Amino acid sequence: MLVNGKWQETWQPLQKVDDEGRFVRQISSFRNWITADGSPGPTGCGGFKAEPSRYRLYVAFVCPWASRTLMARALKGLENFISVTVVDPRLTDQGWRFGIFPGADEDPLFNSEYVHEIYTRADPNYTGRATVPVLWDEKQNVMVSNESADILRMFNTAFEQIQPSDLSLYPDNLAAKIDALNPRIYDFLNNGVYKSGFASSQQAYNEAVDGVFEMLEELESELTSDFLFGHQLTETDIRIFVTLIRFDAAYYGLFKTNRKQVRDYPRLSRYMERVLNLPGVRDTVEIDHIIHGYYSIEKCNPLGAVPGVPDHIATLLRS
Ligand SMILES: N[C@@H](CCC(=O)N[C@@H](CS)C(=O)NCC(=O)O)C(=O)O
Repeated sequence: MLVNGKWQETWQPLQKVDDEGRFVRQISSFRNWITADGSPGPTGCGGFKAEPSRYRLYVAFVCPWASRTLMARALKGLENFISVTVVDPRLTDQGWRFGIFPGADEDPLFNSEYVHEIYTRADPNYTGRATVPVLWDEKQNVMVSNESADILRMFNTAFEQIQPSDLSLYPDNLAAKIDALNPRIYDFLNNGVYKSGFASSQQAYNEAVDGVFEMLEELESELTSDFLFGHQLTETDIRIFVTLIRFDAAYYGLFKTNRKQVRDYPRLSRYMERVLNLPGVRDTVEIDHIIHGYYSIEKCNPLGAVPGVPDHIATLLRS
């Protein structure tokens, strides 16, 4: 991580744990919003008007938080408005790196070697982890946001006038339900699998795995329609999908969430396939990046061998 703009040699890939050995994810610190007219959003400052060819997402395909912004970009038809740069899926001892792995890009703006250089460009005294996704404003050369939850919301509305869409990922009539469920999906599922994989005590591991499967069982019983809240896809479905699609190929083995696989849940399996088949979504799933990225976490896989793609996931992605 960076402290006052300097990369720390003692960087810990496993990130922070609390006194009981529970993994704690860092809070994001760039919280500006792109809006239709450039007025300020709910946090941060204004000046980020929705315009073509102005913004860029830095993402890792391995990262579910980055992938959810890619899904929103695809589902809202923003491919021509938001450029994308993909980093190498394998975290190095200097964090995310550009280039090298097949399908990873060089940094087209600054020719940086590492993502932390983008952070110090945005704030020379930045203290914190250099996480993806990063939403960058190429016009002002500043970071708009490094919070994927905000990026989903701004992609949902900010470009509506220049790129109208029939889909609302956060419709008014479902907003309260979405807001109520999001923290539980995050805590038990999205971050729950990481808490399982990064637990440094038996108790922390047991708690995390219980949470993961409680949530999966609950979703399995509630998924009686096409999507969680009915026939319309919302941001909650995006949040669920990014974890489901990584589950059997990565979390089940590496993070020890091994009571069941997604394929053992009939409704969740069909649901995952349904979301995968929505226009543009398949392009946001790069299974080699996912598997190589997760299995490059040295503390979880010290001998370094990387497994292949499970047959049923390979078949699903080919179909
Ligand atoms: N709050 C962030 C979290 C993103 C996040 O934790 N990204 C991870 C990858 S999945 C990361 O970049 N980790 C690198 C690090 O912590 O050094 C968001 O949702 O956008």
